[in-house]
Amino acid sequence: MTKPLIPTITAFRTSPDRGRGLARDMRVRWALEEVGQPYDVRLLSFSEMKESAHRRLHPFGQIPTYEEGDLALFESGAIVLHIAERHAGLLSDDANARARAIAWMFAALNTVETPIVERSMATLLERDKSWYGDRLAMLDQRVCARLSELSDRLGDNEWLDGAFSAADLLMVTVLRRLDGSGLVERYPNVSAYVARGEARPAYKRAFDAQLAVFTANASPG
Ligand code: GTB
Repeated sequence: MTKPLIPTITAFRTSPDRGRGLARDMRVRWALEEVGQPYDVRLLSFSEMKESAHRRLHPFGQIPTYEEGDLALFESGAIVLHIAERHAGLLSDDANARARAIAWMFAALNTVETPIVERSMATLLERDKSWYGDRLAMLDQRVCARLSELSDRLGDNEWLDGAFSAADLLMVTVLRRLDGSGLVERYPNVSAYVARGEARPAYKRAFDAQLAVFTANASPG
């Protein structure tokens, strides 16, 4: 009998988000938890991420990566899609519903995450600039344009397109990067949608696992 392969993912040893579940290993952990696939985690420091051993897995020297037997993947969206394609539970068996969910996965990463990441980079790196206030207002406007459009489409629906899917998993993790900005709260149905994602048992297991890593490795104080 062949032994089932336990995938190994990589994650920050000490995540800059201090265990808030905002780094991109969170979405991979959540996908693995949703499908009931056990996994191992290899923790990396920032310098280890830039070493050639890791760059062989990830050309840009980042986390997360995913290794399963002789398959090595990088890019969180590709990893989540791989997990969803190999296991039941994250993509419909209906070909059209599956294709629509994949379109939403791309929308989460290309259309919604892009302005959100630009905003969070500005809050991290540009706070001390004289023009920061004006730039933040412009970035907030761009993010809110997407949130408003998402809110219109979501309406009273529980999930983006029928049953919970890998698309919701990615969209919720993308929206969570706005945590603390107060922007998602302007759209009560989007806020409730994020809360529904966070309430899933698999989400909670993934969140607790990444928090435990931070707690174990953070230096006191
Ligand atoms: N497109 C890639 C993917 O989706 O996998 C992006 C991967 C990526 O940006 N990885 C980040 C990384 O490795 C960690 S998640 N950064 C180190 C480097 O580039 O040297 C991004 C992230 C970092 C920190 C927070 N935070 O503190 O809240 C949130 C998200």
